[in-house]
Amino acid sequence: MQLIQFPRTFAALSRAGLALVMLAIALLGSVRPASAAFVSATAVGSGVQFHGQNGLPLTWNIYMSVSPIQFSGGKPLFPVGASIKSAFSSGAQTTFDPFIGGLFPNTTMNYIVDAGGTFLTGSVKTKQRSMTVTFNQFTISNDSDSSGAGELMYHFRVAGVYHPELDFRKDVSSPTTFGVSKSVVGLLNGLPSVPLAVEVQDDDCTFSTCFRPADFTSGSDADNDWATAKTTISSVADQSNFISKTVTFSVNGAVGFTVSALVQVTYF
Ligand SMILES: [Ca+2]
Ligand SMILES: [Ca+2]
Ligand SMILES: [Ca+2]
Repeated sequence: MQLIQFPRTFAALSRAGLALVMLAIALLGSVRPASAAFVSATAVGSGVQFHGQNGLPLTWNIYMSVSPIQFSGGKPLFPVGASIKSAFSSGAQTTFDPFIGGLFPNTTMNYIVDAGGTFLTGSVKTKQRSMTVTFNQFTISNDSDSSGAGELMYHFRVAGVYHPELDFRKDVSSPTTFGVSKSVVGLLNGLPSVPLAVEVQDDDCTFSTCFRPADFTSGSDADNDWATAKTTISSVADQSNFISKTVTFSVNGAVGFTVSALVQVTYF
């Protein structure tokens, strides 16, 4: 009888042991999400799309920098003085999906995610950027000549570079709106925000033609009136890989005008 009973007791003990192990696994399972926050970082457009997820609500703080990550007492941080972009959740939440845009293209960014006190680190390289800028419309509001049309010359600077091949002459009496098509094609990478400048100058020489060299300033003298309109193409909101937008900017100086440009951007 004992020979039969013993295996029965052993089987009961085994079942009890198995139940304990399963309970332990179940407990582990319920605890695990709190300490296993998941974070992904994907380059898109002008920045990085983060996706944070956790079984229980957490507060999320995300920091990005080109600076290297340092460690202080096991805690990751960026060096003092580092240029840091950041995103913070407004409270405790199970997911956090910020887009941090307006970053330098083609640049490796390091990130630190503080997920409720658990730190995750990594790096992601931003997309390359190709940009085409097409100046497409002028409105001359002040041709600077009280009688007749201004003798107007137009100059263009994109990303800090003067493009003399786009210069053109068109004499108009204000107010006049006209279309043009002057493009700078396939600008690769560069600054997150791209500056534009357009100068329009009027020739006031009586017996000759005398335009100034383009210098993208504004002013007036005996021979010329001139003015420069400036703007900056921001990439902060470029959250997809194909962007098309129009920028319009003005100046009201010795010459007054408004110019528009179509900006087409591909991130790849
Ligand atoms: Ca004039
Ligand atoms: Ca006039
Ligand atoms: Ca003139």
